[in-house]
Amino acid sequence: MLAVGAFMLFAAFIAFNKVYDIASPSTVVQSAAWFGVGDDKFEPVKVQTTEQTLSSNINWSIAIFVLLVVLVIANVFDISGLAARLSGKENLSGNNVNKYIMIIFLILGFIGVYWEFSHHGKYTLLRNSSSEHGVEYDSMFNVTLILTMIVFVITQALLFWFSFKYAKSPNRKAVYHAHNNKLEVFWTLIPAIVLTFLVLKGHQTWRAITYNADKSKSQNIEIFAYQFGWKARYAGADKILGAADYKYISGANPLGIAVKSEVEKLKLELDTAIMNDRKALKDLNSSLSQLRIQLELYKGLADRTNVVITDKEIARIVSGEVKDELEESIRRKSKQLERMKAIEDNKTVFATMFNNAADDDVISTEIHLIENRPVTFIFRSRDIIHSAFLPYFRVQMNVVPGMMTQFTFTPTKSTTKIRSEKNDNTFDYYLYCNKICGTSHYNMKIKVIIESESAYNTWMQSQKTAFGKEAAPMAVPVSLPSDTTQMRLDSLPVNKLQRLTSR
Ligand SMILES: [Cu+2]
Repeated sequence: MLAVGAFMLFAAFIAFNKVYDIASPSTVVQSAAWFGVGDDKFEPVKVQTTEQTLSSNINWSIAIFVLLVVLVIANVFDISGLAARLSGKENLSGNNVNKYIMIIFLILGFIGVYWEFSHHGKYTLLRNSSSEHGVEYDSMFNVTLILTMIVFVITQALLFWFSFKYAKSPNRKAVYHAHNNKLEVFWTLIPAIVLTFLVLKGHQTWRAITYNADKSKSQNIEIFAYQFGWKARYAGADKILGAADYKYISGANPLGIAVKSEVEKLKLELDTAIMNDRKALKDLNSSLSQLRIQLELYKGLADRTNVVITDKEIARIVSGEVKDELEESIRRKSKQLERMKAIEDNKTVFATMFNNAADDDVISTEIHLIENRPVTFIFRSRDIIHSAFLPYFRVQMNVVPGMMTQFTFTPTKSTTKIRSEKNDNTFDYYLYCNKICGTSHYNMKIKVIIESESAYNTWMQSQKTAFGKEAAPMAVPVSLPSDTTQMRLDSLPVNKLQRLTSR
């Protein structure tokens, strides 16, 4: 029976491997060229490596080895059972076998834990963070790990040792303990105290990282997420990050920033598009008769392609599909215009939004930061929830459409420094998306460069403003009173406006 079971398991394993080719999944790389100006170079990651082929071979060897072991054990029990029936006495007790398996399991388990930490510990044990708060974060992580490790070693050792020591024996009678108050108190209190300590320490660290961060001294940079990429927006010479709103998003203005000329252009575009849609709607009948005349002409040709296409278009008009599409398009565009007008009509909001602050903003496909200078990332999403993840800086924050999230931190290790530390001249920091958001989620990242102030200024000067208004500024916006010179999150008109005008 056991042998049959093991064989079926093995067959299922083979079938699973055939159906889900784990080693070489096919990936669809979606182009993001429609968004921005095709500056996101998507390089598909190499999926299959020699290392993976090797590991898949090792997996096969393990599967076959386990199958053989199960078969051997099954046979041993079969033979011993038959011998016991013939001789009338038991010579191989399942209890005895099990208690030794417990000890073997304990030893192999601990060897496994040791191997895991010595081989992959560098990925899990945190040290050498590249940000100021990261040091505290790492120490908390390591304290938690050490505490849970002590508990893990003691409980696992006792569990398997007791199974061995107190295995069923004919010379001993089991004692039945229903309840023991002292024990209950002991094993409730100890974990409670340890967990309280960990939670309080965690809260304290979180407070130190988020509440106490001095935002007035930090530079505000907007990090904009979309399927599938990131854009960074820097304040221009005026050192003020201009307002933005999803209503102003267009092909030319992908972040929807409040630039008067762009908004006027968009209004004109929408008006023209609505006019064209209305005209197409009115001309639907004449289009239909024209298509029918064309169809007759195409029918005389040897090539059938045009006949098929025209036939389909006629069917779409006759069924009312085209009419519905046009009406929906008009409705959507009118709504957008209506919402834009609602902002215009509210004079105070309009004046706060269109104060020319956005005109000289710089939109970049790389994030450049100055070493040892605090920075506040203000996150905005165009479509769905993303998550900004900067592992080396111990930063992660959800990016949620319809609201702004933020994180203040101080990078302490330049790209040059970490390269020499890692002895890798090609290493780069990245901000990754850490929320599965679609087909190209795996490749949704933006390079982060930590550099000296002078290198930063050189880079900033080489940047063009979003709509080419002026040359880019020497922008080191720090140590400035926040209420007058920087975009303040809590007083941003955008959120209020969205509530006002979106229905
Ligand atoms: Cu994403």
